[in-house]
Amino acid sequence: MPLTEKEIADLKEKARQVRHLTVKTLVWSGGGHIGGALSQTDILVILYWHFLKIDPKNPDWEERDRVVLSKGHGGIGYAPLLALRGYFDQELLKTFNQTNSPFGMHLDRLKVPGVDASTGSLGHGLPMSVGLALGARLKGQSWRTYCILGDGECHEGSVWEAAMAASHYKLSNLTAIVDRNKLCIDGRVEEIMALEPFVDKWVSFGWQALECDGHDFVQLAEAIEKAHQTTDRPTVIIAHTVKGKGIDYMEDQPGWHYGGIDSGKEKLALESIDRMYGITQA
Ligand SMILES: Cc1ncc(C[n+]2csc(CCOP(=O)(O)OP(=O)(O)O)c2C)c(N)n1
Repeated sequence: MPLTEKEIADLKEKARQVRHLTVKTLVWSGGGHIGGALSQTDILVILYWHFLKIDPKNPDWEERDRVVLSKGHGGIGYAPLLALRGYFDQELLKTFNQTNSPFGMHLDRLKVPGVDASTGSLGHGLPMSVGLALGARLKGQSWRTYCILGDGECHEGSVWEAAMAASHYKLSNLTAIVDRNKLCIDGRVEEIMALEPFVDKWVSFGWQALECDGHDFVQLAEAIEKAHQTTDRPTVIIAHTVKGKGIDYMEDQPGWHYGGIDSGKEKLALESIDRMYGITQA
């Protein structure tokens, strides 16, 4: 079913709130992987506020859909989203990445409610997701697994071993979404090691491969629904995004993979995000 105008407006407002709280968490933590945290936002928002079968008050519910943030450095954007979705009090984020905090820079599933897999070492999330999806099938359960990968992360060989296994087992209950922001830690993905032709690679590994604008909720919803309708193979959605999306001085800048901001830059960041959503300061 296509998204209604009201649903689109509500999702945009959630994404604005997630981006704001991500910026605040960055200030509280003193630094973090802000660029990739902002490129992944809309992908996670549509999952958490439109598609996922979850119960934030019962995070260990057996039948819940699973999410594996394989690009685990995106935790500084994922934790604020989980707080806003009702998994825990957002006040806790003030301790992000500090001593004795439940939140390390990479989220720990044993410490943060709502996190299904501890990630951070790139290349492990898709293998874990294959295990989860296979486990659901073996138990005869209907929940789905969603795995969010970075495009730079797709340089890891283990991603492709897992891709091969997923198609071998015809894991149609597994959807991978690649945050294709075209940047990795220190430069442009295509210059460091080219992924293109990226769609063809996934198809040759036996996946259904779709492409969309990863900041457009209508396109994301269409792709995820197509994944749900496919019953004989896993689906990958290559979601084209912009690293640092929403903050004008960070967008598509390799230098903002990781960084910190002071209160002056925080104000500029929050204003820039609001401008993107058509809100201008008085
Ligand atoms: C196995 C491993 N090697 C290196 C790193 C260090 N590292 C953290 S983020 C990153 C770049 C990842 O790029 P990409 O997947 O494109 O992430 P995004 O641009 O979305 O932040 C690297 C190399 C890591 N976390 N794990």
